[in-house]
Amino acid sequence: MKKNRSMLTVTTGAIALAMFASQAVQAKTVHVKMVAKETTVEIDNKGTTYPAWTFDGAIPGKIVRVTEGDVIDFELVNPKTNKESHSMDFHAAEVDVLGEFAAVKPGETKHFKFTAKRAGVWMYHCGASVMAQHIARGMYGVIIVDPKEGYSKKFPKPDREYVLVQGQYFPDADNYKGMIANEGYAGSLINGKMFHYDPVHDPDASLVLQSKPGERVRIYFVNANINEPVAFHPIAGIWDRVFINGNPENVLEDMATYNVAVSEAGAFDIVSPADRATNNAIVDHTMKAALRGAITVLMNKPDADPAAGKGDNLIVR
Ligand SMILES: [Cu+2]
Repeated sequence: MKKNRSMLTVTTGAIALAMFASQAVQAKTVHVKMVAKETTVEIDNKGTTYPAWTFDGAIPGKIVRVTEGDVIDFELVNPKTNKESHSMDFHAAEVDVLGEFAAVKPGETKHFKFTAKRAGVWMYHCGASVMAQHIARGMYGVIIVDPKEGYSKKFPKPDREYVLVQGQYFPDADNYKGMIANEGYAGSLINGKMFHYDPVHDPDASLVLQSKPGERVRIYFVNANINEPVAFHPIAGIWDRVFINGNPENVLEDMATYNVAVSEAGAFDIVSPADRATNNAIVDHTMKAALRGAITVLMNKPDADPAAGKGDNLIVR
């Protein structure tokens, strides 16, 4: 009897340990550190410079990619050499705007954790005052929360993945009142540069997105404009799937154009014809934005770079 009871205890303990171990494997903690950098960046292909405010010196900041259920252990460093306070607002987080998202003064560091409970594609940005100016000057990026169920018929595995983040360019960097009034809106930045991936309209452009004919290309798109929605359209193509907010449950099929609100993000799938080489121009079909720089060429060709749009190459720099 005594022996049986102790065996039962051992067995129950083993089951509890096994359950704990499987949870520990599934939900991981991801450490993410960013440094607010007030620095000069190039905002076009010919090297025009701009006094940006950034996460880690680049527009957009680095991609944060986790799986649904993961804990993000985040640290924001605001070096004492900066002039401004900065902050972090992850749209994937459900926390306290006056707590986790509060501004960090120069010379200080902020640390917080949150669980990415909902799958999707989400903007992140600085929310320090004046927020319009902090976003327009470049403090934004994307966090991708992959669904814990993985891929399915409804949410097929893509052959290539790219991130495109669109922002508004205001050359008068100190004029935040103008920015809020949409005055001086001179350019549309795609991943930090006007006509970044458009050698058709900009002879100085040298980069494009690439895939092989017939591949499924998934574009994670973020509208980081401060005032303007984006009419997101693949010229000479059709969105095979649009996953609103990047959630596999929010799926639309066979879409020409999807209107992306300010601060909205989503996943957009395009599958090119398999029997020939083609090109798409992925645009903000709002002409004032397209002609200010929001045009991206996707080349679908048999000799596409095998590394493009794979692994850590989601942002073409
Ligand atoms: Cu900031």
